[in-house]
Amino acid sequence: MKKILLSIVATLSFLTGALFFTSNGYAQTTVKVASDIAYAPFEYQDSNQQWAGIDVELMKQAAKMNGWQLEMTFPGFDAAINNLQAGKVDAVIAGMTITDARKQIFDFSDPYYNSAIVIATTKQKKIASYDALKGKIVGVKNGTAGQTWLEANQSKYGFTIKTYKDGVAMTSSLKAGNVDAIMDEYPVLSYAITQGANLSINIKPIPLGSYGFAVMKGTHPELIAGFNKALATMKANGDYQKIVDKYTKAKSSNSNSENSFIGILKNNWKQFASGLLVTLELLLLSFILAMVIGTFFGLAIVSPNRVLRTIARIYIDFIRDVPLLVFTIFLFYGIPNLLQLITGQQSPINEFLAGTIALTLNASAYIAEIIRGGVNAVPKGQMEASLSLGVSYGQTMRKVILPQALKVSTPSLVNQFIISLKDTTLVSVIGLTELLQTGQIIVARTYQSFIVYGIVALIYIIVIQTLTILARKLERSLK
Ligand code: ASN
Repeated sequence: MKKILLSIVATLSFLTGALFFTSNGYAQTTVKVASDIAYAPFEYQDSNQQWAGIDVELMKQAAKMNGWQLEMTFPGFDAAINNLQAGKVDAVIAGMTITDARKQIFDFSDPYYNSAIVIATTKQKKIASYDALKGKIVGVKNGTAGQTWLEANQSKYGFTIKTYKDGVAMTSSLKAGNVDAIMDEYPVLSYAITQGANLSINIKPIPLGSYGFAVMKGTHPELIAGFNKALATMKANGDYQKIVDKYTKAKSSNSNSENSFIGILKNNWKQFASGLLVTLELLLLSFILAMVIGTFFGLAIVSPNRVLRTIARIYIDFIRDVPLLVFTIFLFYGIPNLLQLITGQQSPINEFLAGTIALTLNASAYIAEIIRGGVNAVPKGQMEASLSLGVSYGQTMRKVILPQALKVSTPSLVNQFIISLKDTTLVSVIGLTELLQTGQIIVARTYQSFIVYGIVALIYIIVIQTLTILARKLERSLK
């Protein structure tokens, strides 16, 4: 028991240490910038798995000119804004429209690209006026200027709004017929059309403003000044125009080789492999920690000590009451926000750490229940006999009961391991590039949702089937 307690304390202090390290552990000159995930021609992953686009190149050039060490992340527009507000990044560049409402919250650079929002449909379902949207469902990305416009004009035109977390989810939904139309920025939709997406624009765009590089209001004036200076230089020396032309005049980059199962697999196997690696790392680390914590609470709940039993019950019930997805989002966005309120300092927590903590705590509650069941399955007489021989409770538990309980619990533990593996997909919401998020990034470039998600599912099937076969073998050998 003492050892288990010690390892829990060690684990928790490691996690807390890591949390504080990630909050303060970067050098001054590093500039963290978040961006959208699927927003070509401004940001997207090209077929060499490199992040490319107008925003990416402008940002890289600006960083170079200012001597900043640039760290760019691409979690999606809504998540990028959340990350900025939670202090996880210093700035956002994501084709972000400068609006009056946003100016209350953010400081913007000089405008760098003129844009307008517009409605698109598939080629089969043309919509030629805003009045024709009556009774229709319009998809839009959460947190965007387009969403604000739709909400303000919903009652006027009589459509329903459906929101999505990124452009991939939105266009896939249009393709599948779940929405009749989508709203996004004109340059983005027209670029997608040149890349062969089944989209059609038959309506006049609405200008809302230009794009700007943004920081939280009152923070980082040096970044805004540095960006503005670099932008002015790039406009003067022609670099700006070169970057814009490179992306807006580009021919289809979606090579034919990426239209088939084999082609997608051949071009992206490295990316799938590294996504799978992150998934497995997350799974193994969180499951080992969950076994330690779960065993502790499982033993606590069968212990003769009432206080221990009550604490364990509260812990298990509390963890099981909160959905894992909510828990993950709460940890990643909620806790740093709370720390910021208390300490007045930005205290971001890294995605992998947040994902690991969420998965660990979640699995630990179920493991505790499994261990409890295992201990209860061992005949009571064994404990009584051992105690009457003068062996202590702790020793009996460790040497006699627990080994048998673990044996009885093995099938359920294996089952929990597989559930935990599948649960890792949930942490893709915070932008952790595990296997599912990897698939989403590839779909963002190729628009091949059927093939890419098919491959992702296939990888899970292979991994889980392998585990199941191994588990059956293990069970048989235990018998
Ligand atoms: N143009 C969007 C906005 O300003 C941002 C985006 O979708 N990346 O709200």
